[in-house]
Amino acid sequence: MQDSEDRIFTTTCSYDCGGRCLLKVHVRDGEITHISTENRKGLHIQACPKGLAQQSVVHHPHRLTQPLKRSGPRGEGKFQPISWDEALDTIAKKIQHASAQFGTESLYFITNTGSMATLHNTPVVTRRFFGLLGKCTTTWGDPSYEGALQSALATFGTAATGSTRDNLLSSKLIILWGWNPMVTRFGPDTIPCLSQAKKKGTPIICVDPRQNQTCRALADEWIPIKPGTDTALLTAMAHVMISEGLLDERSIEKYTHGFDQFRDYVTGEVDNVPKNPGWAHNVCGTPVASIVKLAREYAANRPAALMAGWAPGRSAFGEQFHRAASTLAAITGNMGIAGGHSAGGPDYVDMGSIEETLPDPGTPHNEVHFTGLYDALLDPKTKHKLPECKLLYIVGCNLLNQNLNLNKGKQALMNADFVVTHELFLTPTARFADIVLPVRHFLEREDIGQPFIGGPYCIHMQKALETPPDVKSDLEIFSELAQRIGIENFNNCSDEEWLGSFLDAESDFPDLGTLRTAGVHRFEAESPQVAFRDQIKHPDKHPFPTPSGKIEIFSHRFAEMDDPDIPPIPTYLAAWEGPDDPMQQKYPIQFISPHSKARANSQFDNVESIKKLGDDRLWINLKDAEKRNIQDGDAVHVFNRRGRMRTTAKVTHRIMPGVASIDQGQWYAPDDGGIDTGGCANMLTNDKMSPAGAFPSNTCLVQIEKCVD
Ligand SMILES: Nc1nc2c(c(=O)[nH]1)N[C@H]1C(S)=C(S)[C@@H](COP(=O)(O)OP(=O)(O)OC[C@H]3O[C@@H](n4cnc5c(=O)[nH]c(N)nc54)[C@H](O)[C@@H]3O)O[C@H]1N2
Ligand SMILES: Nc1nc2c(c(=O)[nH]1)N[C@H]1C(S)=C(S)[C@@H](COP(=O)(O)OP(=O)(O)OC[C@H]3O[C@@H](n4cnc5c(=O)[nH]c(N)nc54)[C@H](O)[C@@H]3O)O[C@H]1N2
Ligand SMILES: [Mo]
Repeated sequence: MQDSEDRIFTTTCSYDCGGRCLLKVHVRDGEITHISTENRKGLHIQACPKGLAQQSVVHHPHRLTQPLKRSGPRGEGKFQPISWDEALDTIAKKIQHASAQFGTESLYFITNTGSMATLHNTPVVTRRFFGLLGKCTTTWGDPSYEGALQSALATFGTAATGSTRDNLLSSKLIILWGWNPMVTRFGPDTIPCLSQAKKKGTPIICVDPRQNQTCRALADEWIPIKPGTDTALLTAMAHVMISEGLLDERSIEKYTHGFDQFRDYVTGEVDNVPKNPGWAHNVCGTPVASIVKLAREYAANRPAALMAGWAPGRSAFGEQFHRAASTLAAITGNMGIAGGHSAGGPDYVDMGSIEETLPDPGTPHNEVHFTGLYDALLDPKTKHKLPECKLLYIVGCNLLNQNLNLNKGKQALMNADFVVTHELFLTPTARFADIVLPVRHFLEREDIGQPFIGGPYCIHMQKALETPPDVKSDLEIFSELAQRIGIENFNNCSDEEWLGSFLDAESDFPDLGTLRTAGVHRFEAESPQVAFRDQIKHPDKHPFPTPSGKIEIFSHRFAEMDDPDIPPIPTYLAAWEGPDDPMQQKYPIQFISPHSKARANSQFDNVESIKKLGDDRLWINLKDAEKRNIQDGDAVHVFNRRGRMRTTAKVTHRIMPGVASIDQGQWYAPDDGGIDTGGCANMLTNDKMSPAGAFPSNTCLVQIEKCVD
């Protein structure tokens, strides 16, 4: 039957993007005609161009529609279609054989946030399956914000450090510290709130090695800083405040623990090195006058929101950055009040999230840090005391492209016994698989979408399209594997039954029928929701969930680790491959890789209509370009001892001298000599874990040359 007019379905993307916006999908005769969004007053959940272009993803000619089996050398990308029975029988046999012969610990599963919906959630579904098999081997360490998370747990005892965005409307000053929400989506209400604050006259300052898009559009001032030196700048701000008597003594006394040790570090009492603005200038490259002014302004304008992004913490010793930023917020009295901000943490907003989802069997697995995975695959016994990997199972992750040190990753994948992945596309990672199973796109399944750091709404994800005949969801794939292996209780419910039960278990949510009719559910909540309001208002009744019950400037959690690289007070530690590394002589440029406007991590890099919305060139400062005779638009090589890429230069004043950047997530595309021509940042990055677990993708030294060929 033909549709005479469009049918409109409500949904939201389930990617690892901070958006979670409203999509209205117009479908006629089984094909999307277009996608629209809402434009209403109040809380905006307005979609970005990536969401509005999802028809080019779901209907993409390269979309995988059949199970594939490798038919050439690994990595070459040659595959032949096989039946689901053959694919699933082969995998089930591998699992059974490896478990019987080498133990379930020889099964390595890697899962990341390809899908973050409530039911069809790649980590949740995958963990459930492998948890039911037994003790396996997997990774720990969130590549997004592990530094922020470890800092928040140490400082506040919780990851719920976030406030709703309307909090910014009460701020007298907003500092965007390594945060670019006009590009990297963090909730659809973020930019409307920042713009409104700006209209009201609230000053906005950006601290970033780049004059990023948000800085350009909204900021009054750009304070440049060398990557990975943020802790030094924050410490020097504390120095100014201490010497000029600008601190909030009452807050320090009432709410914090261990300020004295921090002060002794800052003033140089401990090591004879006063961490004054002159010292910080030498480390950070930031002018002394800017440091002093920033310190005075932050101390004088209460409430001020120091928005400490995750990117400065995605670095060597990144956890120290978040610790220092939160300390500064605490000692200036900016904690727990409207318009202030906790300045450091994953920024989960403690409201309205569905907690009860697909049950996790809770089986303890062997865990290797995400950055240590390739070493574990190459040499499991020496470095990690792990059994050899007999099956590498990857779900919702473009591992090779997105984990650090791609060339080592290639070797690791080449060595793997057998590799399986579930994918929408033949990604650089899928090319290294032995079997690739095609999965459904979010428009082909029913679910519930929730903002990725929490927030006052959720969206019903209607199934807008029929699934291609030979495509299954991750949940269906694992259900069928479970049956073959003889696991009976993996999945005894339909999607509808699961979703209904998740909602029924939560008192503040409507039931599935009501949510289906409403499409969007918005919570009635106190506005703004401010992290730690109770702890600040009634400290006796609401202690912080830390050992001391206070904000721990001196962290007992870190102290117990007894590791000089994880000091108990926030401390600037000079990074490997930072501005002081002797390696600078050979590789003098600090290389960072921000997220792209035109992708969700690596997704849509293969979708031309979306890719062209981004800027995938290498940003290099005019001075560095001149020294190398590089002009805007020239082909350049970027390299270090780990790898080499060929890309195009954008010569600009908008990045500091000594720093270069390229947007992460571009797909690895090697030429015959192994040089990447795709612009994949992880060709160059170092797979070394930051001591407390931060994923140091922004810590990397490179050299840049003009291409002569
Ligand atoms: N150099 C550098 N590297 C980085 C970063 C950086 O800033 N710089 N950022 C890091 C960060 S913050 C992150 S979060 C990681 C992200 O790393 P990844 O999680 O690997 O990122 P994605 O590119 O989103 O890959 C998700 C994959 O899942 C697939 N997918 C989508 N939906 C589904 C589904 O329903 N089921 C299945 N099975 N697959 C699905 C997509 O096609 C895609 O290939 O990258 C990290 N890597
Ligand atoms: N459009 C879009 N939105 C996204 C994503 C996406 O891929 N695309 N990814 C989502 C995910 S998975 C995540 S984790 C978040 C990531 O969100 P963020 O981590 O906030 O994003 P980035 O773009 O990596 O970095 C933000 C800014 O930090 C700066 N920066 C980098 N290193 C340093 C440093 O050492 N010091 C300082 N001061 N600044 C630095 C960069 O120049 C950039 O302007 O975004 C989410 N939202
Ligand atoms: Mo992320």
